[in-house]
Amino acid sequence: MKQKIYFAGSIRGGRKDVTLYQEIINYIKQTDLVLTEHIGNLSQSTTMKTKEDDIQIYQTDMAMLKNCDLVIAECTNPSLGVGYELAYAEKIQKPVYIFYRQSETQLSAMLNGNSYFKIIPYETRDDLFKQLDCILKGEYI
Ligand code: 6IA
Repeated sequence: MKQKIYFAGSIRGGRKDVTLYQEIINYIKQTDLVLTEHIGNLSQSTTMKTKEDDIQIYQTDMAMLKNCDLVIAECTNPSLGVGYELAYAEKIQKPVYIFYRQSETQLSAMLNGNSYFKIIPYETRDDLFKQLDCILKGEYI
């Protein structure tokens, strides 16, 4: 049975890694289900939303988070929304794997210092996809 993955990545925090998000989503989709494909959407506008749109986004995302089997986040680009999602995922006890490029950012101590989260520093895409493979196969230690 396919695992339901909640992939989290920066939207209003900045879209510099959107191509990478799309690659991660496509990689996961080879074997499993990504609930949050919009994170890798290259064309959709990230701003110009009304309060009502944001309420809808929040409610939909929280429902998907409650429904997922595990959370995978790419946190090189800091994002308030991703930070919120990760704390919520911990609260409801979903497994959480956090990727970030160590040479580009110092991960927040609120994530790095929390032993609940599985933190995966990486540098190359090869490193990232190798670790991702282990996670999806349930072989990550
Ligand atoms: O604070 P941020 O915007 O960087 O927060 C990003 C995180 O919040 C992502 O992991 C998403 O799960 C969630 N999120 C924030 N904005 C949206 C959104 N906007 N749609 C869905 N989830 C969101 C609509 C535009 C977008 C599809 C490009």
